[in-house]
Amino acid sequence: MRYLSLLLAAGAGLTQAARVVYDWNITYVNANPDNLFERQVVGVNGKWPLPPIHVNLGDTLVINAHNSLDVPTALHSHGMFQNNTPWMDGPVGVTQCAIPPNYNLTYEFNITQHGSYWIHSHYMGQYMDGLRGPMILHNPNETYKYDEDVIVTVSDWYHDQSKNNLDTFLSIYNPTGAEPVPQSGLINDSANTTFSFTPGKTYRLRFINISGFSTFYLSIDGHTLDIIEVDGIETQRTSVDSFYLTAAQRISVLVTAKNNTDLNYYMHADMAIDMFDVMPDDLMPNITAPIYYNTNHQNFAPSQDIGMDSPFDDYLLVPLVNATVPEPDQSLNLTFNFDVTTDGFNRGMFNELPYLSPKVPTINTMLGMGNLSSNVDVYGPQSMAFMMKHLDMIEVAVSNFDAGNHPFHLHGHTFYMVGRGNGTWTGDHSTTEWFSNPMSRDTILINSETYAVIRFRADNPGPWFFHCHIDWHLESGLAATFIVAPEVAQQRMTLPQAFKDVCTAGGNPAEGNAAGKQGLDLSGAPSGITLLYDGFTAKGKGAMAACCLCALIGMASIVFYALSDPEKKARGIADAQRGAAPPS
Ligand SMILES: *[C@@H]1O[C@H](CO)[C@@H](O)[C@H](O)[C@H]1NC(C)=O
Ligand SMILES: *[C@@H]1O[C@H](CO)[C@@H](O)[C@H](O)[C@H]1NC(C)=O
Ligand SMILES: *[C@@H]1O[C@H](CO)[C@@H](O)[C@H](O)[C@H]1NC(C)=O
Ligand SMILES: *[C@@H]1O[C@H](CO)[C@@H](O)[C@H](O)[C@H]1NC(C)=O
Ligand SMILES: *[C@@H]1O[C@H](CO)[C@@H](O)[C@H](O)[C@H]1NC(C)=O
Ligand SMILES: *[C@@H]1O[C@H](CO)[C@@H](O)[C@H](O)[C@H]1NC(C)=O
Ligand SMILES: *[C@@H]1O[C@H](CO)[C@@H](O)[C@H](O)[C@H]1NC(C)=O
Ligand SMILES: *[C@@H]1O[C@H](CO)[C@@H](O)[C@H](O)[C@H]1NC(C)=O
Ligand SMILES: *[C@@H]1O[C@H](CO)[C@@H](O)[C@H](O)[C@H]1NC(C)=O
Ligand SMILES: *[C@@H]1O[C@H](CO)[C@@H](O)[C@H](O)[C@H]1NC(C)=O
Ligand SMILES: *[C@@H]1O[C@H](CO)[C@@H](O)[C@H](O)[C@H]1NC(C)=O
Ligand SMILES: *[C@@H]1O[C@H](CO)[C@@H](O)[C@H](O)[C@H]1NC(C)=O
Ligand SMILES: [Cu+2]
Repeated sequence: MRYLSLLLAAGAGLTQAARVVYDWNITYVNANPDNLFERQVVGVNGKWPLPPIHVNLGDTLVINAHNSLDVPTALHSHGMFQNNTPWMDGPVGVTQCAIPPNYNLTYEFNITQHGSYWIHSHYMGQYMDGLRGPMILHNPNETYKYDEDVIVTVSDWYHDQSKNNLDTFLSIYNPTGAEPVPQSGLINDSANTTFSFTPGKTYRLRFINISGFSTFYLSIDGHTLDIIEVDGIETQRTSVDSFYLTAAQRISVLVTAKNNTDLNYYMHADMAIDMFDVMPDDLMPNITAPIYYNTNHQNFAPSQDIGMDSPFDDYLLVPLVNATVPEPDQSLNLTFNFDVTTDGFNRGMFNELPYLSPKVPTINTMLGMGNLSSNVDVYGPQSMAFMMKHLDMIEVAVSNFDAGNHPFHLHGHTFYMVGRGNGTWTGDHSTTEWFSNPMSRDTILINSETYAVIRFRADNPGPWFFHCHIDWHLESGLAATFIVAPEVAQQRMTLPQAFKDVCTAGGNPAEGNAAGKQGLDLSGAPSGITLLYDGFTAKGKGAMAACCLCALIGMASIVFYALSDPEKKARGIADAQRGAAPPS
């Protein structure tokens, strides 16, 4: 339900800021979007797909969330800066406690951006159960002109509940960290989506990737796509034939319809199957949706789909407003990899230590511990907390030691994509490819065995999550927390009582350090899940751990596969034999 209370600007009679209110009763619903399997999904007000959120730049958005599930939840408005309202950001453990069943929490914040965004659960793997949908921030004065505004979400779809998938993924029986592979791909949350184009019209298609795992390559036969927006950042109009979107990325394109209705055309969304450790026989990785000029005939233009051969490169896009990026005041070196840890699970981690959620949300600690909030230790031994000084230009170099590609999202900011290179970031600028007028966005793909150098201004006091947006990898530990200017946050803000109450209601401590204690006593804070072996190289360790575990649990693993899915028995064995195959 959506209602508006319009505030009329005094005298002028112009509609200025509105308060846009959505009442969201988060409920279970049954759905069968791929026509293959009906399952329980998480919807809103008894409906799924979720109603899209529409709001204008300058408005105040209010979401009254009521949790009617039997498990906790939390809502993250992806890409919002949340300047001065960091507790409205949504990730459980960072900016709030989870909303327990039968409990309400209101998210309210000012809309200071425009473009294509989305809202999703930030509790466990819940968004892959359906609690995710488009959030469009309209600019009343759009830069580019078009006739129609069309949302196109693309996503992967699992038949099993995320909880079960997560239990299979984070398990001693999965030492190689093979991710659950989706059963389907969906365009606009359905296998039946069709579009219609009217000759001569110009469409803005807002592609929003609400996937948990897969990257998609998108194209429309016979049509040029003019990119105008990337993650809410406007670009110079750039024509491409195809582009990719990783989980959480968005791209708007302008498409001018043909002059005649002789042919209809397919939109293609091809999954990047190189991410999957196992390619199920029944997965259709290339999905299409027809674009009808004329529904009275079925004459389709021939396919021009080149899928993963797309030459698209988002670093080469040019921002609409030129960017001059200063040299950094502070630098951070992050590397990431996957490895077996002391709990026997294969986990993702930055700098060889997996993220473990603190007992008290980082924001509660930040705003509640006075001068101690400037001591990075209070956030916990495995919150992967990094302190950042107010208004510094921060440079983060992220090196991917893994054989897979991973999309990283920074909360509360967009960042400039200033550089990239092959191998590991050593600080040697001469071997790095630099961009003098770089694009910025909020989610970046970092390819296997390469690094990305990003920069952002630490102008938004609060704790901001930086993590892989492949939900499986986030849950396994591939995350860090950027602690921006705690002393400034304390001067400017007070944590609303509701964000303490939601902790108490769920039986969690609402204040103190990462252990829920005062001072620097961190005993009991989540910790101790670390790398299994020392003294080997990172790769050697992974191989070693995986081999040992495979030998020990090989039989159990095969039996497990056989029990969970007889058809996958053979592949289970093959996987076990592959031993140290890297994840994704
Ligand atoms: C929320 O939805 C559930 C399930 O449909 C329903 O039982 C409940 O009454 C609703 N609650 C509110 C407050 O609307
Ligand atoms: C909780 O939310 C539901 C649904 O929006 C509403 O009917 C109910 O009054 C709210 N309860 C409280 C205590 O605010
Ligand atoms: C949101 O905007 C309103 C109206 O401009 C202002 O009064 C309020 O302080 C703003 N809230 C925040 C959290 O910035
Ligand atoms: C709309 O935006 C253009 C530039 O993008 C600007 O020149 C113009 O003043 C804006 N109009 C209004 C009403 O804000
Ligand atoms: C999609 O179309 C099929 C038949 O082609 C139909 O059985 C199914 O109910 C439709 N699904 C939805 C979600 O409309
Ligand atoms: C896709 O879904 C969005 C809502 O999420 C809706 O606004 C749009 O009209 C849908 N498009 C098509 C072609 O079904
Ligand atoms: C969405 O992102 C996932 C994960 O990066 C990716 O595998 C998938 O191909 C993307 N889908 C689209 C349509 O861009
Ligand atoms: C439409 O037709 C006109 C005249 O033939 C031509 O100039 C124009 O390029 C055509 N537009 C498109 C999108 O094909
Ligand atoms: C998906 O499309 C790509 C590009 O056309 C093609 O190379 C690939 O073989 C297709 N995959 C399947 C399973 O059809
Ligand atoms: C923006 O940068 C481009 C080169 O990247 C240059 O051609 C253009 O003149 C610049 N525009 C402005 C407004 O500075
Ligand atoms: C990284 O390797 C690729 C492929 O070999 C090459 O095209 C690219 O130029 C290299 N990048 C840098 C910065 O050396
Ligand atoms: C970043 O860390 C990696 C791994 O420890 C190291 O190889 C590299 O030299 C470091 N780079 C800088 C610039 O410190
Ligand atoms: Cu990842």
